[in-house]
Amino acid sequence: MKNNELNSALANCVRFLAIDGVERANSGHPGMPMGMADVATILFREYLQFNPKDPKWLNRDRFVLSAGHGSMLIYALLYLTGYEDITIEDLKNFRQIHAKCAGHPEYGHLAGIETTTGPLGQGITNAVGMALAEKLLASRVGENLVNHKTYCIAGDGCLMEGISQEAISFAGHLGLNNLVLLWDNNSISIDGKTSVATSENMRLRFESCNWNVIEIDGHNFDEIRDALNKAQKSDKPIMISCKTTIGFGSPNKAGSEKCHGSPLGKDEIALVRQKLNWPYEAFEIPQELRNEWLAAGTKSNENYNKWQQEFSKSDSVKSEYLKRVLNKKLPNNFGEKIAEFKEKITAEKPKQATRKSSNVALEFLTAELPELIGGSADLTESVLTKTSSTKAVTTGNFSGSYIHYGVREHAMAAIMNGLSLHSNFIPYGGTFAVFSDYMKPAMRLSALMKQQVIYILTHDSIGLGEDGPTHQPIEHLAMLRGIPNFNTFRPADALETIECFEIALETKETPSGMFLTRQNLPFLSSSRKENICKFGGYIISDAQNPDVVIIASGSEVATAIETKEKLKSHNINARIVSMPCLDIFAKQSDTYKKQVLGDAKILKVVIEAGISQGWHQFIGHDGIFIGMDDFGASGKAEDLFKHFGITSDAACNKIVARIKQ
Ligand SMILES: Cc1ncc(C[n+]2csc(CCOP(=O)(O)OP(=O)(O)O)c2C)c(N)n1
Repeated sequence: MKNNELNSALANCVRFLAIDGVERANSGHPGMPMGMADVATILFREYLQFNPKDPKWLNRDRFVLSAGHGSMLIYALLYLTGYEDITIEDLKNFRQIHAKCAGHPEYGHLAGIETTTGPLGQGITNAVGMALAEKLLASRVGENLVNHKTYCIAGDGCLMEGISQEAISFAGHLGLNNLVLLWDNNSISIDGKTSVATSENMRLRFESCNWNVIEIDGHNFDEIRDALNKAQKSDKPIMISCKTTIGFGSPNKAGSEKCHGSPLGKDEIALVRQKLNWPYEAFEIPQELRNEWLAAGTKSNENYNKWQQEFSKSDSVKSEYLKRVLNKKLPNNFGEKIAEFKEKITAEKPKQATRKSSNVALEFLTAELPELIGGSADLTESVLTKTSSTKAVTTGNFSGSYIHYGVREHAMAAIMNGLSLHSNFIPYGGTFAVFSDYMKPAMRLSALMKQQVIYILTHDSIGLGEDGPTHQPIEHLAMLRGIPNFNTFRPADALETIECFEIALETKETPSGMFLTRQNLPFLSSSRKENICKFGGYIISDAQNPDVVIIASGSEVATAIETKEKLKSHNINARIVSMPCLDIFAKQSDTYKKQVLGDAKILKVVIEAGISQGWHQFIGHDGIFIGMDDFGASGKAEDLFKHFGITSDAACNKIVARIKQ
């Protein structure tokens, strides 16, 4: 077979596995894999560096299918190139419950999947994070060990999503020339031609963001190869616009939305088989073609072996760093160091905003843990994420560890996922808590993909004051507590803050959100060796035979303690529970919960400057919730707490009224 003929046949292997997989599942998206099979074939056969026998090889090229609905493309490629984790049976089980081949590729279920990219626009932004991670890691351990590319296939949908603009702009600004974006430019999405909704000039869009752009026919192997060759030496991130036909090969459905998201149907499939000269049964790949594909899976072996030799020669500091971080371990002496730090905080008893406590904690942590990569979305001075040991990353210099993400929260969160996925950097990024709304889709994916990303969310309540209700988070604690596998922390003072960071650093498969105050807070913690926040909630101030248990988080713990004092003059004994992490407390044993909250008969009260959602599981229907049920207002913090009745006087009055009624 001539080379191009062979490439066509190999691309048809991908096409028909996609067609057959979707048909058998009776659900899925055949059009995109059929359209991009030619590009993917050249990429995987001739360029992409990977080793199916060692899918986690550090220096593999990363491949992100941002158009994740076309998942059969990646499943077919992983199968064909010899990943042992996937069999033909897995392809036949596409979209069935517990199948490795999920509807959209899910991270952590199948070797070779680099990220979960169901929500359009996330994948391309994760890819930017991975390309950035590659640069950061290369500058730390050397380009002899880390020198690969990140390839990403994105569709029209990804490029219509706003997050993609943030990602493109950021990647162009930093000059990430290791990033190759393959745009599946088929001009079709679900509603039909993309011209119903978009008409921008993509070349100008990307060029204005400092990218190189090449436009090719995505079905012409020579053009694809030529473009990928140029991409190897690009001085900027590069976008290859691949003009393709969605559903390529389907006589009646190619070029139309009819093949975007539904099976082609038996009759049409028979016609595609005829048209593409594919006489084989469903899921049948002729051995000769399979062998070619398996050979593509071994083409990086020489580079892989060289890399292993290089790694074995690398200096011990670098290889120790890699071994430790790739195994998600903290340094051996970290326990002692943090214990010393906590002792110091306990002795100093600082009265400060928890955003400041977070800054002090980060000052210590960033000096100890080079895997921490900080940053903020243009709020560094407010969220206090910069520390003296974190130099800014700049265009062309990636030795620093602080990222100026610009005013791009959505991308910041998804880039942090990419940083984490690439090689276990632990990213932390800050913005105002209220703008967690802008990051929510990526925060949810951090949790779904089990990535250790730390979100620094300051200005956590009406306590931020004059900026007013647009800036005052009300429902955000509840929103983030609602995400499975996401720990939302709201520490009450400096010691709780470092304890919450310690948990975030030890919890390797769970992202964390740190809700932190703008306003100063008293120091409330007692001296302790044990990290008490790891229970999620604990008795911070007890009483004998309590009449009421008052639970609070963050700034309201001090209010609860004041309330306790005021209740004494009414002969009411109050126990105070600090609850820095409701998610973790909810997972404690019933015995522990009862020990902390007391039995069902005792009145329970929550004080938290947010909505009540989520608290009734602990306070029952008879409990009292003192918080917010409407948006905040603009004014001085003190006036706002009074106005909304979140004060010790208001709490005391309510409790007295209930107990004495
Ligand atoms: C954030 C988000 N919004 C909507 C969807 C639903 N959706 C899946 S594919 C798609 C159209 C994508 O069009 P395109 O990228 O051109 O893919 P193609 O039609 O070429 O397969 C939409 C709207 C989604 N997955 N993510």
